Amino acid sequence: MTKTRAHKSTQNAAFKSYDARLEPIAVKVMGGERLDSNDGLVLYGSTDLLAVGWLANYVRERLHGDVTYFNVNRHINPTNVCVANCRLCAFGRKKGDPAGYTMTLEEAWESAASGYSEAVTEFHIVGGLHPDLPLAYFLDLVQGLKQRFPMVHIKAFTMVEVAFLARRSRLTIEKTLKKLRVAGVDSLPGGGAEIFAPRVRSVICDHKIDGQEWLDTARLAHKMGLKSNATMLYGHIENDEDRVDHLLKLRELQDETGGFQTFIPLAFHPENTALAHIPPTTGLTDIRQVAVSRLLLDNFAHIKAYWQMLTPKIAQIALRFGADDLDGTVVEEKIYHDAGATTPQGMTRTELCRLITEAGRVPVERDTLYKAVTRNEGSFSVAV
Ligand code: V47
Repeated sequence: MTKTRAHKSTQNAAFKSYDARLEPIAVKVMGGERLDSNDGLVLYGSTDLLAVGWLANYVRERLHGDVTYFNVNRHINPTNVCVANCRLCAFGRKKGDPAGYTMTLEEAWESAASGYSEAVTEFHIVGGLHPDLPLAYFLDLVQGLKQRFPMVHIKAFTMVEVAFLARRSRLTIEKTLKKLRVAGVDSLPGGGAEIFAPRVRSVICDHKIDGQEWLDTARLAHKMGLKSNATMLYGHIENDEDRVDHLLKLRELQDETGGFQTFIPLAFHPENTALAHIPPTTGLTDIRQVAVSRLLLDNFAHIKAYWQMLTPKIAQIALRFGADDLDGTVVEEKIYHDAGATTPQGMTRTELCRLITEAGRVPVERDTLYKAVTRNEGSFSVAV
């Protein structure tokens, strides 16, 4: 790429940076050209974070203008009992630990209805890898929720949970996914991806399925018509190469299936984990991660700044650095709060709208599949 061409292509859009290495990347971004792994490393390494953010915002506005999505959801974590013992996790408990819990089905159904006065459009269900709970428990849980709340989308069970349930039930992953779908699972959350690089995975979550299995499970889900999200856990022992590798593997699978809806970068919270000596991420690292994700994942429609994990203040700033979604009302959050998060447990629609509006954006309530939701006196309808 010649310097002249770079100058020509970016001058109208007012891109400026003191980091000359960003100039050819800006040309690609504005020309709608795909970035490569070297570009990813430059974006992670550049000290001109405002220029990186400017580019991410350019893409975000090209895709969504000012629209910023949120949803009215409720998290349900049916159990924290887990065989995996991941070093990254403060939530899981060994069987027999007095701090372990497992909800009865009635308790799980009750918790679905509690704590929030507006009708939720999504249940987000994830939990530990329980050594004894049979697949039937999870099928009944989902079926019971669908009977009680037929209008609510069920986004349940990470690729890691699906693979674990399959192994425990001696079923293929495909059969397990089919059973879950018949019971009422509508889509899958993005958790458990962590970082695909085996060197890192073997330290932070050595008992989980490996990165390839996570991707294979997602591929199967997508091919069956189940959408999913994708995540990346950053801010522990990974390096920039690992992050770029993770993002490009997700991009490759998305090229193949188109089944990912949104990407959620998750900042590692070290408190109460076996990696508590690692300092938490800083605001600038969080913001940069959002921006680089937006720029590398050119085939993902949405980048979520999950306010529970980033804090509402950083999530709000992220809306100008590539993110177009804040996630939802959540109501009750355990995974980050067990790891020292100081954010509130939940937020109201009004609070989410205020964060978005004050960032100069336009709030749009969405359902899980990004259809606009209209509310009228306690009930809601979804655009077709
Ligand atoms: O997979 C666990 C992460 C994930 C810690 O799909 C930790 O819409 C930081 O995936 N510090 C679960 N992170 C949460 C998740 C998620 C959240 C919100 C929305 C969606 C979605 C998905 O939380 C785990 C793991 O990567 N995690 N422990 C910790 N100490």
